[in-house]
Amino acid sequence: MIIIGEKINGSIPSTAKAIAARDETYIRGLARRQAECGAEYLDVNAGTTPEQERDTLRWLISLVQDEVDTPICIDSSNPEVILEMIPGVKKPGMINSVSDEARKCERLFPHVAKSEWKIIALTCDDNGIPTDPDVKYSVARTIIEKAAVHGIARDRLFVDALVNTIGTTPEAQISFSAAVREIKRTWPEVHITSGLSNISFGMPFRKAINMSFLTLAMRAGMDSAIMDPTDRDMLGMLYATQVLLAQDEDCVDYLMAYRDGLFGAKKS
Ligand code: THG
Repeated sequence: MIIIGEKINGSIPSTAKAIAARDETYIRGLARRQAECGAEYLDVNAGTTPEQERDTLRWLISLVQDEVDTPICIDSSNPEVILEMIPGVKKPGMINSVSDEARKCERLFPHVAKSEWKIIALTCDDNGIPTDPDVKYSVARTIIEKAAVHGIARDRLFVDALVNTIGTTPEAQISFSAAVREIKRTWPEVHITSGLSNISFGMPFRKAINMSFLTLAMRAGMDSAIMDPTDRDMLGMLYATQVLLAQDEDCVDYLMAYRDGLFGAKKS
């Protein structure tokens, strides 16, 4: 599993407070802890007003790459902001995200085609977020084909099949997994990612639902997640699921993560 650490996000109240106070120590701590817990990319989302987004992102990115070598996942719905951030990032990371709306692919793909940047592709278009797996699949196809036109290798794409909320879409997990299976069957090289918490919006004890979602989505072929890698219960579940899906030869990753204290009882 390719873990994208979610915690440097201005829509999280504690992170927003640190951003407002320009608290370097706090942000550096989030970067370091997530990297130590195995995040392969660190999502950076300003979560502020559009006017402040550029300044905030620049500040966050410079801090994160000064603290750790983990590549950055630039999280903005505005392709212009993403393009402005790229020159200030030391090494290629991820763009989060494109979709088939508002000519985002057309704007971003020419600039990253000849680079090593990975691209998160949301399965939505100008008609909104689909719940039907066939529609998720066909939006994924459109974006994958647009990427191919620019010579972007399929393994640079991370399709986010946009999980719906069980509160409003009872079959949210079923639809998500159906779309993931079909996408993986058609384009095995394409990665699949997703946030883990959208599924449980409005429910009590969200973590139980989020963990169960992670397990079922991994079974369907999801091989990446935007998540909190410092969440020990979630991480234990992730490593256990890899073992049970025979994705962890000789349980090496599970045993090493346990030995490193990433999950299980805290050693004093
Ligand atoms: N897809 C893509 N990008 C995304 C999302 C997605 N970016 C933003 C978001 N969704 C993923 N990031 C977060 C960040 C924080 C939280 C949820 C999603 C969050 N955090 C709480 C906190 O840290 O206090 C709770 C954490 C917890 O209990 O585990 O809610 O879907 N492409």
